[in-house]
Amino acid sequence: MKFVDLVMIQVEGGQGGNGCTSFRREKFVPRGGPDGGNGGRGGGVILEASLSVQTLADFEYHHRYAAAKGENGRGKRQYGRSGSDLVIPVPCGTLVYDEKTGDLLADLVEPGDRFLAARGGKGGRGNATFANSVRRAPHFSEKGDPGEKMALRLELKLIADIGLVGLPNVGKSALLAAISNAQPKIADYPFTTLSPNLGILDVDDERIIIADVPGLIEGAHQDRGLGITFLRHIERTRLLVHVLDLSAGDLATLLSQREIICQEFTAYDRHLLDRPYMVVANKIDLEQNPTKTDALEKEMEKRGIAFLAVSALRGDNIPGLVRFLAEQIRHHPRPHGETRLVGLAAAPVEGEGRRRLPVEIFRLNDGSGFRIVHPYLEKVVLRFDFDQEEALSRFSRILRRLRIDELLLAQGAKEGDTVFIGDMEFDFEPERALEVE
Ligand SMILES: Nc1nc2c(ncn2[C@@H]2O[C@H](COP(=O)(O)OP(=O)(O)OP(=O)(O)O)[C@@H](O)[C@H]2O)c(=O)[nH]1
Ligand SMILES: [Mg+2]
Repeated sequence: MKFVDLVMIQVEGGQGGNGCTSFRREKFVPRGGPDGGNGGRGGGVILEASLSVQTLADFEYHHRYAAAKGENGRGKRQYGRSGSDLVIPVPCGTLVYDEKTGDLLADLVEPGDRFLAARGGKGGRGNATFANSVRRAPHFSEKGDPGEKMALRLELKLIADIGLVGLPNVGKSALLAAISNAQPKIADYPFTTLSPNLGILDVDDERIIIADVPGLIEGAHQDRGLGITFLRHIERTRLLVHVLDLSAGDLATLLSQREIICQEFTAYDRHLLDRPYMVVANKIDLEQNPTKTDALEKEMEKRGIAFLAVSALRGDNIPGLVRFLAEQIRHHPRPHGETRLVGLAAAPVEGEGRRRLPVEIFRLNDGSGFRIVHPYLEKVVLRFDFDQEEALSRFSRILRRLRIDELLLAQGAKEGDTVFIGDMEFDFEPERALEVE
């Protein structure tokens, strides 16, 4: 099994449907009231942990995901239907990061865990909504809000039950091949394994997933060797097997090799030291001197560490190791990640304007005009359909409420200057804005 474990994707919620401007038409009723319905909300993009996908490989070829638009409102107060959500299955164990800020947004562990990655835009209101006792025939309606856009980094934490760790060339991959269905590359040089291998071990009714990670060396946590990055793959294992190479040296050497790995764990994540743990001494077939193996076993016993000497190549003690692992797995449930968030921190979408954010006005350096920066205004400007006469006057009212004209004049703006709000461009017409009722 090969694992693609890091991908970038773009997600976009559906645009909200436009509100409708319409008036009732009935026989013998000369001037019907406004009856334009609201647009529907755009669909959201949802990531859902699922057992139907094992890797992030599909995302390598498909980066962009957009949910459906909301339907436009119609006459007779008919509301537009909401756009349907786009649910994207991801493997269990997927971490979702904001690509821009690097923040962890969600940790999808169990099947069915969901994360709303991009909200759909709100539907625009139809003209029926704007009618009141004073304004009986509003000739305007809003456009739908655009959907939220996010750039995400997905990272798959391999959820292996057992992790094989150790220095390079000790025979981790050979051991994985001996106890599981995996056929990893095995060779007589360090750093043969460049990315984690996974194997499946079926014992009775239990399916145990075993990960063989690239060899660690001293200073791995400072990115020496292949670096510590692969350790994230074993963070959630239920059991760690530390593999030692009996042919690597005397007892003291072997014990110091065990120390090195423990130190690297501590530096990476102290919690790894509390993980159920055993030591497997490999390459017993090369060992001429059984007293060394015995001494190592005693040493481990003294420290209360489970120990087994095996030969991955010849098969010595492999059945015993498999039995032991299967039994241990039954006793040790999977540790859960500490961070588990579902849903973005809800940004206040409604009523943002009520917080009276300060308006900022910038004179553009190239002399082409002015830019108004104000979150509410930038959002609300997208709702207006400026082909509608009344939309313009309504928008002018908002500008007036925020005293935009005065602020622009104070900055030296003159009639006819270009004013930018978000992506929209207007001519500055102070008189006219003030003229409107
Ligand atoms: N004699 C003997 N050789 C073994 C045994 N297990 C592994 N080897 C040999 O040791 C060498 C390294 O084996 P690998 O399984 O590639 O070692 P590794 O720990 O995965 O190494 P990296 O991926 O580089 O970290 C290979 O030449 C294997 O054939 C064993 O039980 N007996
Ligand atoms: Mg290997």
